[in-house]
Order: sequence, then structure tokens, then C-alpha cells
Amino acid sequence: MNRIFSTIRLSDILFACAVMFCLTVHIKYTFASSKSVSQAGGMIPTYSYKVVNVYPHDRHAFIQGLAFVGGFFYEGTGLMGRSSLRRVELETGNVLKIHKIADHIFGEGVTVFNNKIIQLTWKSKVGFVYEKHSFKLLREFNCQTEGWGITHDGKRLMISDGSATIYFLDTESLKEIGRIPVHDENGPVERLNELEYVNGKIYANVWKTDRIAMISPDSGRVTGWIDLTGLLGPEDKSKPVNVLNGIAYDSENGRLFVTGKLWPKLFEIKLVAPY
Ligand SMILES: [Ca+2]
Repeated sequence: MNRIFSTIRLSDILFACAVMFCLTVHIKYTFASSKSVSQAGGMIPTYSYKVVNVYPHDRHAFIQGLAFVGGFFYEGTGLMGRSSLRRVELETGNVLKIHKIADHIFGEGVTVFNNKIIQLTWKSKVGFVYEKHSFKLLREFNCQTEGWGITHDGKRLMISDGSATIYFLDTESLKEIGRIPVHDENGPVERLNELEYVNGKIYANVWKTDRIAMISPDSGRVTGWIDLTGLLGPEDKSKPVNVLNGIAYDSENGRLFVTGKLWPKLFEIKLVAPY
């Protein structure tokens, strides 16, 4: 009797241990999973901003591309019949040089790579390469996607097409050499627009928002957000303005500039960390 009782007790104990072990493993992985998701979401900081300088800007310029090189802005403007490439003076907003694009083409992003300017177009599946100083057209090239924003990291071009994908292009052949899907903790980040490469990150305007995504070029992960709500005041909206679009980085002096489509002002800002 005692032997049977001992056997039953031993099996009960083993069964109880097995149940406890399974419960422990389940609870551990359940909590670990929700914790990592929570931490991933909570760890993406949202930066605010401080305005350092305000400069006048041509409010008729439907800004689709913005770059700052050698003390000047290089701008690409859009809309049918109003698209152009411009060299613009920082302090005054004066247009120092302009190249108008054919009326049937909608101009998009621009970037300056060495002594060349590369300009995208929206749906024409063509891009332009100009000599930086003279704006002489050096070549045209084919685009596989719509053209929205463009920037570079010194080694490759980076292009957006309004989706959640950043495409990398070879700087000579202008052919695709890779791509990354851009995402945050909620999934793909769509409508990536004007781009700027800043200190190892790709900054991207998100179309129809006041937000800029800071993207890792290696993983496509959004590592931070910039919230520019309120940058353009009500006094600047007496005439029609469109969305925030246009980021330029002065890498020599560490200045970050932003503007928008049909905005009468261009801002130098500093980012303010959330903590
Ligand atoms: Ca830019």
C-alpha cells in the first residue's frame, strides 16, 4: 500500500513539475514578446524643433527638391508649366539662376553630386543630369518608378517614389543597385517624399504630414521622428500654401533647413530631443 501510494505521489509530483515548467515557459515568452514590442515602439523618439533663422522664400515655388551646397540652395519645383531647377540665395531667397522644364513635365527632387545636379520627374519616367554651375543638360536617364525625392550619401543615390521603399542607384549608371523597405513599429511608412542624407540617416518628409522620418539606410527602420507642427504660422497662410516638403543639410556648418510647397519662408532649425 505504501509502495503504491509512493508511486502515485511520485507520478503526481512529476506531472505537477511538468505543468509548472510549461506554464513558466509560456509566461516568460508571452511577457518577453509584449515587452520587446512595447520597447520597440517606445524607443522611437519624436524630436521637436527650435527655429534658429527665418529666411524669405519664393511663395510661387512648389518645392519638390531642396539641397544646399557651396553656400547656395538648389531647388526643384513642380507643377505642369511651372517646373524648374533653381539656384537660390540663402539670405534673400532671390533666384540667382533658373532652368525651366518643359510644360508637360512635372519636376521633382534634386540632389547635387560632385559637379552635377540630378533632377527627378514625377510620372515621366525620365530624370535629368545637369552641370552644376551652368545648368547645362548633360544627359537624360530612365526611371523605373515615379520620381519623388532624391539624395545621396557620397557613394550612391537614394530615391523615393511615394511608397515605403527607398531605392539606391549607382551614381554613374543611374541604375538600381538595391532597395530597403521603410518601417516603424506600426509597419510600413508610406508616402516618403523629399529626402536628405544627414549624419548617417535618411531624413524623409512624409507627404501630407508635418513629420520627417529619420531612417537607417541599412535596415530601413525609422529611428526617430521630427514633428514640425506649427512651423508655418497663420500669418503665412493668408495666401494658399501646401504641405511641408524640402529638407537641406549644410554639412560644412551643420545647419538643417526646411521649407514647404508654396511657403513664403524657409527655416533653419535645430532639433530638440524629447528627453
Ligand atoms: Ca533634400
